[in-house]
Amino acid sequence: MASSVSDRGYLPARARSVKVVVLGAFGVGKTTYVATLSEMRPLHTEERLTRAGELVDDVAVDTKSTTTVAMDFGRRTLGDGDIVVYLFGAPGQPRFAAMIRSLLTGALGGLALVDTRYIDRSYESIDLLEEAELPYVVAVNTFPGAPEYPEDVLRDALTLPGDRPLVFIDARTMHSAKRALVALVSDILRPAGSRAR
Ligand SMILES: Nc1nc2c(ncn2[C@@H]2O[C@H](COP(=O)(O)OP(=O)(O)OP(=O)(O)O)[C@@H](O)[C@H]2O)c(=O)[nH]1
Ligand SMILES: [Mg+2]
Repeated sequence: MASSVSDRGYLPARARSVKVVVLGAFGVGKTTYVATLSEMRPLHTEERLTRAGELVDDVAVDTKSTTTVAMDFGRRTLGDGDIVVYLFGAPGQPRFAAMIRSLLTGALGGLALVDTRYIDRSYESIDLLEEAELPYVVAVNTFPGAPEYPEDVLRDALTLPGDRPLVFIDARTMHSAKRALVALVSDILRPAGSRAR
């Protein structure tokens, strides 16, 4: 955990910096999540989706016009300014796995977004977080018409370890998005002995 060296007055010098990666399958709401939470104008790297990509990508081009090709970046201060979370939104398409791994370098935790219409597409993100041995929280982003499952069914389907929090959010709503971030940061800051990883 690094101490912020900000001396420009807009972040308290005592603030602790926490790097968090938001990951999940294509179109699950990662860019939306970072944009909702960021208190600065977020950085996005959106490019237009084209039909050419349908040959290699398992994505529903009709539902979205752009996709993240590198990362999203935003910042959210928590508490009384004691904790500054740097949010890195990952790209969603499997061919960007190397980019996601590099975003995980130096991260203190991950937030895995899940869409219950495509649960099987979440495995890769959770595997990457397990591989990186990072604390993480799974956040089910609720879309209209998406199937609703009880928590234990979802945990089973995701083979989620019992110590990993599972929350339900709407990535477009500050209050809801923040709840997931607080759950993750609380877990990250928990004394090492009381956490399983
Ligand atoms: N109903 C609903 N729609 C959402 C929610 N979050 C995102 N969306 C919509 O879903 C679409 C996809 O959102 P993005 O934030 O671009 O998804 P992404 O995961 O960043 O997508 P990629 O970067 O392409 O993988 C957008 O049209 C959002 O408005 C949510 O919580 N509820
Ligand atoms: Mg995106």
